[in-house]
Amino acid sequence: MGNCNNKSKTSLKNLKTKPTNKIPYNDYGYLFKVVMIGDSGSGKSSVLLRFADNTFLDNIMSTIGVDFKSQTLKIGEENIKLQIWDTAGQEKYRTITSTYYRAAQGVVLVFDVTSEESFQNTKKWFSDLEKYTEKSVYKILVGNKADLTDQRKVSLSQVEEYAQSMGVPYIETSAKEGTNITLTFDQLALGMMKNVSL
Ligand SMILES: Nc1nc2c(ncn2[C@@H]2O[C@H](COP(=O)(O)OP(=O)(O)OP(=O)(O)O)[C@@H](O)[C@H]2O)c(=O)[nH]1
Ligand SMILES: [Mg+2]
Repeated sequence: MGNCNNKSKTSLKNLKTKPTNKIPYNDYGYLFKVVMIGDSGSGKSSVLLRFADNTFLDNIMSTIGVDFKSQTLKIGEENIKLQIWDTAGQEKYRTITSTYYRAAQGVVLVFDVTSEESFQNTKKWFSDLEKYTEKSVYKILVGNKADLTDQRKVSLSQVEEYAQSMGVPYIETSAKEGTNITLTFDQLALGMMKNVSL
């Protein structure tokens, strides 16, 4: 792979990770392209805003086309730069957004745990991924809005079973409360590192 060092496979598992903004622009060992996909309103932009800027907006605007943010993580001694494409979930942008899938090494597929429909639609998003991404792409399924416990429509056991059948890890997040956001991107970074060191 052109954008990574040749690292040993052994030491990735036990490494601790922490987000940092203090790394000079090109001082990183790995550079990964990530795409955020999922239904409109599931909270893709909110998850990314929490991760990159540690903020949350109740009145965040629905994404038009595609937005971009980059963020750097430290995993052990290694600096990992993520270039993250935040796509619009609305159907009318699907043709544009699908063109961003091909270059991706990682995908965060977000649904809203208070919307049965957004969960059902993950099947459609997975089949898009089959069509448009490389086989080696690392995928994570994210159930967002876990803070809205009284409005929840999708049970944890239901999604866990489904995620297992799809062969992807599942993480529940709250962009609002900041729950499991760092964990999601750490896991993604580790998964992508393992993929390139295979
Ligand atoms: N309670 C709660 N609300 C959230 C959470 N994440 C996002 N929201 C709200 O859900 C709405 C949609 O969030 P967005 O981040 O715009 O969703 P999106 O997936 O980027 O939507 P598109 O850009 O249209 O595809 C906004 O009103 C957010 O404030 C969360 O974790 N908890
Ligand atoms: Mg958005």
